[in-house]
Amino acid sequence: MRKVSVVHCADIHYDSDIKFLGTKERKRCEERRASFEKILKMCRVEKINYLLIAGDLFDTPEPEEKYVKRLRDEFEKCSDTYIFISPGNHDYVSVSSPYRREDFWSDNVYIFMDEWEGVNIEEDGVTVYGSGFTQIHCKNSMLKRCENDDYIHLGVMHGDISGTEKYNPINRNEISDSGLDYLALGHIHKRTDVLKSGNTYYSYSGCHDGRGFDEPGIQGVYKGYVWEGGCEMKFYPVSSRSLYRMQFDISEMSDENIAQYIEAHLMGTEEDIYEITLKGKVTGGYEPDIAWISERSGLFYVRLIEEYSRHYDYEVLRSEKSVRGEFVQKMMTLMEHEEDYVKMKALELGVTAFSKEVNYHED
Ligand SMILES: [Mn+2]
Repeated sequence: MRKVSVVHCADIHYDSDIKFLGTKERKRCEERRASFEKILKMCRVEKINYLLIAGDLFDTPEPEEKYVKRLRDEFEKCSDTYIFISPGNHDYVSVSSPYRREDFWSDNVYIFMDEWEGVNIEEDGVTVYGSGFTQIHCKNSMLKRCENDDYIHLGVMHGDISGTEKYNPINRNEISDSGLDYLALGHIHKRTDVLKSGNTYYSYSGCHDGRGFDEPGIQGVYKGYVWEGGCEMKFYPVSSRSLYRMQFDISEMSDENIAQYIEAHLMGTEEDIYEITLKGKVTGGYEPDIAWISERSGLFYVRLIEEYSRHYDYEVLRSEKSVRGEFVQKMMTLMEHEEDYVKMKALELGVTAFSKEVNYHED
Protein backbone atom coordinates (compact mmCIF):
# COMPACT_ATOMS: atom_id res chain seq x y z
CA MET A 1 0.00 0.00 0.00
CA ARG A 2 1.22 3.45 -0.96
CA LYS A 3 1.53 5.82 2.01
CA VAL A 4 3.27 9.12 2.76
CA SER A 5 4.71 10.49 5.98
CA VAL A 6 3.08 13.66 7.25
CA VAL A 7 3.67 16.18 10.03
CA HIS A 8 0.77 18.48 10.88
CA CYS A 9 1.25 21.63 12.95
CA ALA A 10 -0.62 24.91 13.34
CA ASP A 11 -0.86 28.22 15.18
CA ILE A 12 2.86 28.69 15.57
CA HIS A 13 2.65 32.48 15.95
CA TYR A 14 6.41 32.45 15.35
CA ASP A 15 6.99 36.20 15.81
CA SER A 16 4.57 36.68 18.69
CA ASP A 17 5.38 38.64 21.84
CA ILE A 18 4.27 37.44 25.29
CA LYS A 19 4.04 40.68 27.22
CA PHE A 20 2.93 39.32 30.59
CA LEU A 21 6.24 37.48 31.06
CA GLY A 22 8.12 40.76 31.55
CA THR A 23 11.86 40.08 31.85
CA LYS A 24 11.31 36.42 30.84
CA GLU A 25 9.53 37.35 27.62
CA ARG A 26 12.53 37.43 25.32
CA LYS A 27 13.81 34.05 26.47
CA ARG A 28 10.41 32.42 26.16
CA CYS A 29 9.69 33.85 22.68
CA GLU A 30 13.03 32.54 21.44
CA GLU A 31 12.29 29.12 22.96
CA ARG A 32 9.02 28.96 21.04
CA ARG A 33 10.84 29.74 17.80
CA ALA A 34 13.38 27.05 18.63
CA SER A 35 10.53 24.58 19.21
CA PHE A 36 9.23 25.25 15.73
CA GLU A 37 12.71 24.74 14.35
CA LYS A 38 12.76 21.44 16.22
CA ILE A 39 9.75 20.41 14.11
CA LEU A 40 11.68 21.32 10.96
CA LYS A 41 14.70 19.39 12.16
CA MET A 42 12.48 16.37 12.78
CA CYS A 43 11.26 16.66 9.17
CA ARG A 44 14.86 16.75 7.92
CA VAL A 45 16.17 13.89 10.04
CA GLU A 46 13.20 11.63 9.43
CA LYS A 47 12.83 12.71 5.80
CA ILE A 48 9.16 13.51 6.29
CA ASN A 49 7.35 13.76 2.94
CA TYR A 50 4.83 16.49 3.83
CA LEU A 51 4.75 19.22 6.44
CA LEU A 52 1.30 20.79 6.66
CA ILE A 53 1.16 24.16 8.45
CA ALA A 54 -2.50 24.95 9.09
CA GLY A 55 -2.38 28.72 9.54
CA ASP A 56 -1.09 31.44 11.85
CA LEU A 57 2.51 30.52 11.16
CA PHE A 58 3.16 34.20 11.87
CA ASP A 59 1.35 36.33 14.42
CA THR A 60 0.83 39.20 11.97
CA PRO A 61 0.30 39.57 8.20
CA GLU A 62 3.52 41.56 7.87
CA PRO A 63 6.01 40.13 10.37
CA GLU A 64 9.47 41.52 11.01
CA GLU A 65 11.88 40.79 8.19
CA LYS A 66 14.38 38.96 10.39
CA TYR A 67 11.77 36.31 11.20
CA VAL A 68 10.63 35.97 7.59
CA LYS A 69 14.21 35.43 6.40
CA ARG A 70 14.99 33.05 9.24
CA LEU A 71 12.04 30.83 8.31
CA ARG A 72 12.83 31.04 4.61
CA ASP A 73 16.33 29.71 5.38
CA GLU A 74 15.01 27.02 7.71
CA PHE A 75 12.48 25.84 5.11
CA GLU A 76 15.16 25.72 2.45
CA LYS A 77 17.16 23.27 4.56
CA CYS A 78 14.22 20.81 4.53
CA SER A 79 14.78 19.93 0.90
CA ASP A 80 13.31 16.41 1.24
CA THR A 81 10.03 17.73 2.63
CA TYR A 82 7.20 19.49 0.81
CA ILE A 83 5.96 22.28 3.03
CA PHE A 84 2.37 23.45 2.52
CA ILE A 85 1.22 26.62 4.26
CA SER A 86 -2.40 27.67 4.65
CA PRO A 87 -2.37 31.30 5.91
CA GLY A 88 -4.83 32.02 8.74
CA ASN A 89 -6.58 35.00 10.26
CA HIS A 90 -3.38 36.28 11.88
CA ASP A 91 -1.04 35.86 8.91
CA TYR A 92 -3.60 36.35 6.12
CA VAL A 93 -2.27 37.14 2.64
CA SER A 94 -2.29 40.96 2.78
CA VAL A 95 -1.20 43.24 -0.07
CA SER A 96 2.39 43.30 1.19
CA SER A 97 2.43 39.84 2.74
CA PRO A 98 5.81 38.05 2.56
CA TYR A 99 3.81 35.09 1.23
CA ARG A 100 3.36 36.99 -2.07
CA ARG A 101 7.08 37.29 -2.77
CA GLU A 102 8.22 35.67 -5.97
CA ASP A 103 11.48 33.73 -6.09
CA PHE A 104 11.81 34.13 -2.35
CA TRP A 105 10.59 30.87 -0.84
CA SER A 106 12.47 27.71 -1.73
CA ASP A 107 11.02 25.24 -4.24
CA ASN A 108 9.81 22.82 -1.55
CA VAL A 109 7.44 25.47 -0.13
CA TYR A 110 3.92 26.02 -1.40
CA ILE A 111 1.62 28.68 0.00
CA PHE A 112 -2.15 28.67 -0.56
CA MET A 113 -2.92 32.27 -1.47
CA ASP A 114 -6.71 32.31 -1.69
CA GLU A 115 -9.54 29.94 -2.63
CA TRP A 116 -9.50 26.14 -2.49
CA GLU A 117 -7.03 24.56 -4.89
CA GLY A 118 -5.16 21.30 -5.29
CA VAL A 119 -1.46 20.81 -5.96
CA ASN A 120 -0.39 17.54 -7.56
CA ILE A 121 2.82 15.86 -6.53
CA GLU A 122 3.02 13.34 -9.36
CA GLU A 123 5.98 11.39 -8.02
CA ASP A 124 4.10 10.51 -4.80
CA GLY A 125 0.61 10.20 -6.30
CA VAL A 126 -0.52 12.86 -3.85
CA THR A 127 -2.64 15.99 -4.17
CA VAL A 128 -2.48 18.56 -1.40
CA TYR A 129 -5.56 20.76 -1.15
CA GLY A 130 -5.89 23.96 0.78
CA SER A 131 -6.82 27.62 0.90
CA GLY A 132 -5.63 30.79 2.57
CA PHE A 133 -7.17 33.75 4.35
CA THR A 134 -6.84 37.01 2.40
CA GLN A 135 -8.20 39.15 5.22
CA ILE A 136 -8.84 38.86 8.95
CA HIS A 137 -12.26 37.33 8.47
CA CYS A 138 -13.55 34.67 6.14
CA LYS A 139 -17.30 34.19 6.45
CA ASN A 140 -17.89 31.36 3.98
CA SER A 141 -16.41 27.91 4.14
CA MET A 142 -13.44 27.45 1.83
CA LEU A 143 -13.57 23.67 2.10
CA LYS A 144 -14.60 22.11 -1.24
CA ARG A 145 -14.41 18.68 -2.87
CA CYS A 146 -11.28 17.14 -4.22
CA GLU A 147 -10.96 15.28 -7.54
CA ASN A 148 -12.32 11.78 -7.67
CA ASP A 149 -9.06 10.03 -8.54
CA ASP A 150 -6.78 7.43 -6.99
CA TYR A 151 -4.37 9.96 -5.51
CA ILE A 152 -3.81 10.33 -1.77
CA HIS A 153 -5.69 13.49 -0.80
CA LEU A 154 -4.21 15.70 1.90
CA GLY A 155 -5.89 18.91 3.06
CA VAL A 156 -4.58 21.83 5.09
CA MET A 157 -6.69 24.70 6.27
CA HIS A 158 -7.24 27.34 8.93
CA GLY A 159 -10.87 27.17 9.95
CA ASP A 160 -13.45 26.76 12.66
CA ILE A 161 -15.61 23.67 13.18
CA SER A 162 -17.13 25.03 16.40
CA GLY A 163 -19.99 26.86 14.66
CA THR A 164 -18.77 30.47 14.84
CA GLU A 165 -19.04 32.37 11.59
CA LYS A 166 -16.07 34.63 11.06
CA TYR A 167 -13.15 32.27 10.60
CA ASN A 168 -13.82 29.95 7.70
CA PRO A 169 -16.73 28.02 9.26
CA ILE A 170 -16.49 24.34 8.32
CA ASN A 171 -19.09 21.72 9.13
CA ARG A 172 -18.77 17.98 9.38
CA ASN A 173 -20.83 17.33 6.24
CA GLU A 174 -18.39 19.40 4.24
CA ILE A 175 -15.57 17.37 5.71
CA SER A 176 -17.18 14.06 4.76
CA ASP A 177 -18.08 15.40 1.27
CA SER A 178 -14.53 16.69 0.67
CA GLY A 179 -13.11 13.31 -0.33
CA LEU A 180 -9.92 14.08 1.57
CA ASP A 181 -8.05 11.30 3.33
CA TYR A 182 -6.66 13.59 6.04
CA LEU A 183 -7.52 17.22 6.77
CA ALA A 184 -4.98 19.15 8.89
CA LEU A 185 -6.76 21.95 10.72
CA GLY A 186 -5.60 25.04 12.57
CA HIS A 187 -7.20 27.94 14.45
CA ILE A 188 -8.38 26.21 17.62
CA HIS A 189 -5.24 26.14 19.75
CA LYS A 190 -6.41 23.09 21.66
CA ARG A 191 -5.53 19.70 20.19
CA THR A 192 -8.34 17.31 19.26
CA ASP A 193 -8.11 13.57 18.78
CA VAL A 194 -7.89 12.37 15.20
CA LEU A 195 -11.59 12.44 14.29
CA LYS A 196 -13.49 11.03 11.34
CA SER A 197 -16.39 12.33 9.27
CA GLY A 198 -17.51 10.03 6.43
CA ASN A 199 -14.26 8.62 5.11
CA THR A 200 -12.21 11.69 5.99
CA TYR A 201 -9.93 11.87 9.02
CA TYR A 202 -9.30 15.31 10.49
CA SER A 203 -7.82 16.94 13.54
CA TYR A 204 -6.58 20.11 15.15
CA SER A 205 -2.96 19.69 16.20
CA GLY A 206 -3.28 22.65 18.60
CA CYS A 207 -0.40 25.09 18.93
CA HIS A 208 3.15 23.71 19.13
CA ASP A 209 4.31 25.48 22.31
CA GLY A 210 1.99 27.51 24.56
CA ARG A 211 1.97 31.29 24.86
CA GLY A 212 -0.91 31.90 27.27
CA PHE A 213 -2.74 30.21 30.13
CA ASP A 214 -5.55 29.30 27.71
CA GLU A 215 -3.07 26.89 26.07
CA PRO A 216 -2.28 24.68 29.06
CA GLY A 217 -0.09 21.61 29.21
CA ILE A 218 2.21 19.84 26.80
CA GLN A 219 1.84 20.86 23.15
CA GLY A 220 3.14 19.51 19.89
CA VAL A 221 2.33 18.17 16.43
CA TYR A 222 0.62 15.23 14.77
CA LYS A 223 2.99 12.94 12.94
CA GLY A 224 2.43 9.72 11.04
CA TYR A 225 1.28 8.27 7.76
CA VAL A 226 -1.62 8.87 5.40
CA TRP A 227 -2.80 6.55 2.66
CA GLU A 228 -5.88 6.25 0.46
CA GLY A 229 -8.76 5.81 2.87
CA GLY A 230 -6.78 5.88 6.08
CA CYS A 231 -4.17 7.37 8.32
CA GLU A 232 -2.18 6.76 11.43
CA MET A 233 -1.38 10.13 13.02
CA LYS A 234 0.03 10.33 16.54
CA PHE A 235 0.66 13.22 18.89
CA TYR A 236 4.32 14.10 19.27
CA PRO A 237 5.27 16.66 21.96
CA VAL A 238 7.62 19.51 21.04
CA SER A 239 6.84 22.26 23.57
CA SER A 240 9.73 23.50 25.71
CA ARG A 241 7.64 24.65 28.66
CA SER A 242 4.01 24.31 29.70
CA LEU A 243 1.59 26.84 31.11
CA TYR A 244 -0.68 25.96 33.99
CA ARG A 245 -3.44 27.70 35.90
CA MET A 246 -3.91 26.59 39.51
CA GLN A 247 -5.77 27.81 42.55
CA PHE A 248 -5.78 26.91 46.21
CA ASP A 249 -6.98 27.95 49.63
CA ILE A 250 -4.41 29.76 51.78
CA SER A 251 -6.56 30.06 54.94
CA GLU A 252 -4.43 29.39 58.03
CA MET A 253 -1.19 29.41 56.02
CA SER A 254 1.99 31.43 56.40
CA ASP A 255 4.26 32.69 53.59
CA GLU A 256 6.50 29.68 54.10
CA ASN A 257 3.48 27.30 54.05
CA ILE A 258 2.24 28.84 50.82
CA ALA A 259 5.64 28.52 49.12
CA GLN A 260 5.94 24.89 50.26
CA TYR A 261 2.40 24.11 49.17
CA ILE A 262 3.11 25.49 45.68
CA GLU A 263 6.28 23.43 45.46
CA ALA A 264 4.46 20.24 46.50
CA HIS A 265 1.43 20.66 44.23
CA LEU A 266 2.84 21.79 40.88
CA MET A 267 0.90 20.53 37.85
CA GLY A 268 4.13 20.41 35.87
CA THR A 269 7.74 21.13 36.80
CA GLU A 270 9.57 24.14 38.22
CA GLU A 271 10.56 25.05 34.67
CA ASP A 272 6.95 25.69 33.69
CA ILE A 273 4.87 28.87 33.71
CA TYR A 274 2.16 29.28 36.33
CA GLU A 275 -0.75 31.47 37.23
CA ILE A 276 -1.83 30.65 40.77
CA THR A 277 -4.92 32.15 42.36
CA LEU A 278 -4.83 32.37 46.13
CA LYS A 279 -8.28 31.82 47.65
CA GLY A 280 -9.66 31.49 51.16
CA LYS A 281 -9.69 33.79 54.14
CA VAL A 282 -6.72 35.28 56.00
CA THR A 283 -7.01 36.50 59.57
CA GLY A 284 -5.14 38.50 62.19
CA GLY A 285 -3.92 41.15 59.79
CA TYR A 286 -1.72 38.65 57.93
CA GLU A 287 -0.78 39.75 54.39
CA PRO A 288 0.93 37.20 52.17
CA ASP A 289 4.21 38.62 50.85
CA ILE A 290 3.56 37.96 47.17
CA ALA A 291 7.01 39.01 45.95
CA TRP A 292 8.78 36.81 48.51
CA ILE A 293 6.56 33.80 47.81
CA SER A 294 7.13 34.13 44.05
CA GLU A 295 10.88 34.30 44.57
CA ARG A 296 10.93 31.47 47.14
CA SER A 297 8.92 29.14 44.87
CA GLY A 298 11.89 29.02 42.47
CA LEU A 299 9.64 28.72 39.42
CA PHE A 300 10.66 29.97 35.97
CA TYR A 301 7.66 32.28 36.13
CA VAL A 302 4.70 32.56 38.47
CA ARG A 303 1.95 35.11 38.63
CA LEU A 304 0.11 35.06 41.96
CA ILE A 305 -3.42 36.41 41.95
CA GLU A 306 -4.82 37.56 45.29
CA GLU A 307 -8.44 36.53 45.57
CA TYR A 308 -8.52 35.62 49.25
CA SER A 309 -10.56 37.72 51.64
CA ARG A 310 -9.27 39.23 54.85
CA HIS A 311 -10.96 38.88 58.18
CA TYR A 312 -10.44 41.74 60.63
CA ASP A 313 -11.77 42.21 64.14
CA TYR A 314 -13.87 45.27 63.31
CA GLU A 315 -15.10 45.68 66.89
CA VAL A 316 -11.52 46.35 67.98
CA LEU A 317 -10.65 48.47 64.94
CA ARG A 318 -13.69 50.78 65.25
CA SER A 319 -12.54 52.02 68.64
CA GLU A 320 -9.04 52.81 67.41
CA LYS A 321 -8.09 56.50 67.61
CA SER A 322 -6.97 56.86 64.00
CA VAL A 323 -8.21 57.58 60.51
CA ARG A 324 -8.61 53.82 60.12
CA GLY A 325 -10.71 53.68 63.29
CA GLU A 326 -12.89 56.52 61.97
CA PHE A 327 -13.36 54.71 58.66
CA VAL A 328 -14.39 51.44 60.31
CA GLN A 329 -16.75 53.28 62.66
CA LYS A 330 -18.47 55.01 59.71
CA MET A 331 -18.80 51.83 57.69
CA MET A 332 -20.16 49.87 60.66
CA THR A 333 -22.78 52.55 61.24
CA LEU A 334 -23.77 52.32 57.56
CA MET A 335 -24.31 48.60 58.00
CA GLU A 336 -26.14 48.78 61.32
CA HIS A 337 -29.46 47.72 59.88
CA GLU A 338 -28.41 45.57 57.01
CA GLU A 339 -25.12 43.93 56.17
CA ASP A 340 -24.64 43.72 52.48
CA TYR A 341 -21.87 42.09 50.52
CA VAL A 342 -20.74 45.22 48.67
CA LYS A 343 -20.36 47.27 51.86
CA MET A 344 -18.58 44.39 53.61
CA LYS A 345 -16.13 44.10 50.70
CA ALA A 346 -15.64 47.90 50.71
CA LEU A 347 -14.90 47.75 54.44
CA GLU A 348 -12.40 44.91 53.99
CA LEU A 349 -10.61 46.56 51.06
CA GLY A 350 -10.70 49.94 52.79
CA VAL A 351 -9.04 48.61 55.95
CA THR A 352 -6.46 46.75 53.85
CA ALA A 353 -5.70 49.92 51.89
CA PHE A 354 -4.38 51.49 55.09
CA SER A 355 -1.50 49.03 55.05
CA LYS A 356 -0.90 48.17 51.39
CA GLU A 357 -1.91 48.81 47.83
CA VAL A 358 -5.11 46.99 46.98
CA ASN A 359 -5.87 45.28 43.71
CA TYR A 360 -9.49 44.53 43.17
CA HIS A 361 -10.78 42.02 40.61
CA GLU A 362 -14.40 42.71 39.83
CA ASP A 363 -15.13 39.06 38.99
MN1 LIG B 1 -3.92 31.04 15.99
